[in-house]
Amino acid sequence: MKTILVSAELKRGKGAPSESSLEELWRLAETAGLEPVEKMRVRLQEWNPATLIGSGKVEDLKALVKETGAGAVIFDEELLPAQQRNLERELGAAIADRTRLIIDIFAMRARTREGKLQAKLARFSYQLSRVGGKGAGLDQQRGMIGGRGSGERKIEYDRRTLRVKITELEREIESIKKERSTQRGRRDSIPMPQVSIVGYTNAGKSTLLNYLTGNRHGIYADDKLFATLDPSTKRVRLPAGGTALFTDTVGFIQKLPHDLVAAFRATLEEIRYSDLILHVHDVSSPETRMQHEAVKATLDEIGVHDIPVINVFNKADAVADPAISTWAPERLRPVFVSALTGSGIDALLASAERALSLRWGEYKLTVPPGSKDLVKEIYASCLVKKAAYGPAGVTLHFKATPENFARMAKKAGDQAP
Ligand SMILES: Nc1nc2c(ncn2[C@@H]2O[C@H](COP(=O)(O)OP(=O)(O)OP(=O)(O)O)[C@@H](O)[C@H]2O)c(=O)[nH]1
Ligand SMILES: [Mg+2]
Repeated sequence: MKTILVSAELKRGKGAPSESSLEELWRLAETAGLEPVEKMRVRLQEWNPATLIGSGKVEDLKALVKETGAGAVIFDEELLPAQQRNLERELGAAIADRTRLIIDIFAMRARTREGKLQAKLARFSYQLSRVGGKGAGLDQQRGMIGGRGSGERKIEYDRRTLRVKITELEREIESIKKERSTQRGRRDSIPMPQVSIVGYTNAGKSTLLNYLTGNRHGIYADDKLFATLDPSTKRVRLPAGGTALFTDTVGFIQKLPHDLVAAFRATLEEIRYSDLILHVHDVSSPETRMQHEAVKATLDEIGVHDIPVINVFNKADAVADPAISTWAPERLRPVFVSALTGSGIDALLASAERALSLRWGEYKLTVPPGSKDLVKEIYASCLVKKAAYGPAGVTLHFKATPENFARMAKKAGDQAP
């Protein structure tokens, strides 16, 4: 469907970011399967309560809709329900806002049961917030201007129906979450370090994890926004021989709808359990800084604190001199890589290993002869530095988390003659 994109801002506003935000809206529309044909930037003296933009601009937009044969108009700003209905009537086209578009994309792209439920939950919460949830003023508008339904009673009915659906979804998601934490419990009993890959959408998170696992096509990576919605976890070998579990997950975006963050909380909260975060940036974007801030803000919102972060500056192959030509302040200690060519990946893994090993202590353990499996396990989940063979078995010097060492020591004790 041909679509026109509109961004509106107040004249006294800062003005600068809306162009890039509009570009992004263009890509979002494409991702949603729409066909953006025109974009329009409107600068206003003040917001119009009935149609967001003034009546003159509405006329311009109407002409543009006619000229292009567009069937939809999408606004970068949030529209009140009444504004949406009024615009729909005046323009004779479907009207949506950025939030609605992102929520629809999530619904389209979710693959797992949990992802689908979360996308549905986001949609219902969004709807609920628009069924006159914001006080009587809107309810009245709905009755008067919208002309649909007979006011209060229908609104109350809609609200109740949505609340029931929302509660059901929340319950279902909660039970999946419980299942997962049992799984995590099991995983923790082989305490491999957990690394979360986070970053702005399209930064190259999935490509990076594919490179790290040596499987170029393992996870779907594409030049689309929100290519990945459902998290996937892979084992990655660290240079010294241990392994860590790396998780790739949904990308963030500026103005990420609050309903979505809330709905995806169960997934996003996993990040809080990681030992290390790789924050992936796209250095080929002119908006690296804005993207960095947006990711930080979202991490804050989901309560991620005190986890060490490595700032990975990806797509270094796509710019002439990444260290100079991109926004990468020294205080972030940027690690430049290319997930396409593999340059810088060794240094990245080395610094990941270093960061992880800070939590690890140095240990020594003698494994009795004949406990091959235990030796294998130590090699897989710890960083073995030295192995000496003797009559009592093999004595390993290694780094491990205190919990892991305790577990290995107990096993070695159990297996001693
Ligand atoms: N030139 C270049 N392109 C890259 C690099 N890494 C990723 N890309 C491209 O960037 C696009 C996005 O990559 P993805 O791995 O899907 O990005 P993502 O961060 O997982 O994105 P979402 O899942 O949408 O949040 C793809 O077209 C990749 O081929 C890189 O190092 N250099
Ligand atoms: Mg991805």
